[in-house]
Amino acid sequence: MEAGMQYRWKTPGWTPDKQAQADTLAQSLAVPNLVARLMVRSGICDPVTGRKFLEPKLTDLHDPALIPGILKASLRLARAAQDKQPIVIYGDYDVDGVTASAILFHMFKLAGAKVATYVPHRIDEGYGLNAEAIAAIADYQFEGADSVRPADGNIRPVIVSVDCGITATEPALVARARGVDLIITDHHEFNPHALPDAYALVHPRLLDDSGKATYPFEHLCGAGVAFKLAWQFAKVVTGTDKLPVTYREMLVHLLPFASLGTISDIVPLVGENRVIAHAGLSRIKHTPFDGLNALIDASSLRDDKVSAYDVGFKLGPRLNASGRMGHAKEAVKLFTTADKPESARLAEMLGIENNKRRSTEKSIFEHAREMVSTQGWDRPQSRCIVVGHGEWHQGVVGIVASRLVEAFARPAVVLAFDDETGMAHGSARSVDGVSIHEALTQCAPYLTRFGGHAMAAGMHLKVSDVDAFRNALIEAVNRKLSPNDLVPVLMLSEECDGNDINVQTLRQIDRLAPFGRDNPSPVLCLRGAVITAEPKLMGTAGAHLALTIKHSGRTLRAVGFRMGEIAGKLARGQTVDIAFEGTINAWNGVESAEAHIKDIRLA
Ligand SMILES: [Mn+2]
Repeated sequence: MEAGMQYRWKTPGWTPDKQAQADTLAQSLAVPNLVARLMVRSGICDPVTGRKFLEPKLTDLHDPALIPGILKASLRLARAAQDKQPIVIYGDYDVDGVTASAILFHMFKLAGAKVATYVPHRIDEGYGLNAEAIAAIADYQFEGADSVRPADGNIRPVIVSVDCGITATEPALVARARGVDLIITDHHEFNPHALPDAYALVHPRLLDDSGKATYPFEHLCGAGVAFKLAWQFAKVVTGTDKLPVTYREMLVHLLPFASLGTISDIVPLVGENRVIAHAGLSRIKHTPFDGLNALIDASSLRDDKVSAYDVGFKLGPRLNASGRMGHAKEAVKLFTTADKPESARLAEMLGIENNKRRSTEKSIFEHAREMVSTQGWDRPQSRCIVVGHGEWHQGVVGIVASRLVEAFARPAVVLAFDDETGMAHGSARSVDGVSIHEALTQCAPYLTRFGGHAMAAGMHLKVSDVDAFRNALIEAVNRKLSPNDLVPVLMLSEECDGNDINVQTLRQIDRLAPFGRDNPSPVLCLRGAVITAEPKLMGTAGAHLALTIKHSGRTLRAVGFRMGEIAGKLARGQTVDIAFEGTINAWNGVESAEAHIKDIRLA
């Protein structure tokens, strides 16, 4: 699709009472009216909430003891640490699982525990606790067991899961049968009537005996839950709520890991998650952990302020790359046991794996896009895409599905066929207005297994059923989307004026960061701006567009990345509407406000 001039613009509603709230906020918090309006649009309507939002503090974090199961889990883990009974952390292969593992590892180590980690293989074992792995860990038959295996083989390890396990009923039975105390910590959806029979379940949304939720915040990610457990464990193991300085410092050092997990897992960046993300990012460059420092260096972020964007596009993909292309234990090693030289080596390796991931993703995406066009699956009658191939790498199907959604503005399923077994494994991504999980439920007869939520899901099916599945899914999605919906939507945050776009105001907008789910980076809109100079091209082969525009008497530079091809449609003297993000450009020591164009149209 052509860059620029491509979206349907949507502005959320605005009412006089919202304007009154914005005026009050602007006055009491001393922020520009534009910033106050952005805050009201994000649901921050009163000065007290506004102050907390602009200045997130660690004292705003909730007491970890409020999470169901956390006391029982902490007592058991503290006893294991004191008795030198091995603790095995069972993680996951994505950023959330990797950082959650690191958080518990370092806190348990500080308490003198014998700790090992276990990460399932993304493709061979799949997500979550599996019974074979639990049995192998119980018998110390896994890589890394040597570091914790006791002389007395009759002592079983305690297993603590992170970021997974809340539906693992069968593995919990295996643990019981082997005499292993299994502690499950998780944040995923669960069936309250089919909870695993584990030693303890730690989950912020579990209900207490009277059927009430006890924890005031339901959106923690796996690393957030692990951070809370590390905190409660520290209280138990030291016997005091006011932690000794070494433990307090350790918790603060663990915040960057928690922020990486929180941002990468795309949980809402509000409430406690905002505090974690904000505190973690502001400390990430001062981390004492060699592995995290090596990753920052390998990502060329040493000289920058690390933002949520950097986590999403630089640090996170590197950590994920090992799980996608090889084995995530390398990423866990980087954040747990690696010394300085090994950290440098691992961080470099993750960069190489990430490049491999990128080129694999690119070639599969191009192949898939071509299949969609030649098969006519992009027609308005086919409002969902299902593509698959025997040579596609299973580790990247989810990312390719996301790119197809972007390219064709409809839900997409990408499948990797295993020609040996005749099975297809795939990933789905969706658009607003279609719960892909619900649509898959309607196609359940064709699926051997599926799970997920409204915007993303995974599934297994027979390759021989793929065509029937495609037809059924298209039928299900066609009922939800109309042909008019097949245009990507750009959500505008706020209309503004040429005078709003200055360095001071943009700095104030930056106080709303870190941006992410439920707190998106503001997309501003200028209507009726005049192009005051001939449009210019920049970059290799003129890939990018540079405009000089004027609005309300103010002249502004506007840049459109990968929008070079629309330069021919624009000319000096034209009036345009632009949707953009404001950025501060520093050049030769001079700072200026600049608009990064998201979309443009002739007024
Ligand atoms: Mn997670």
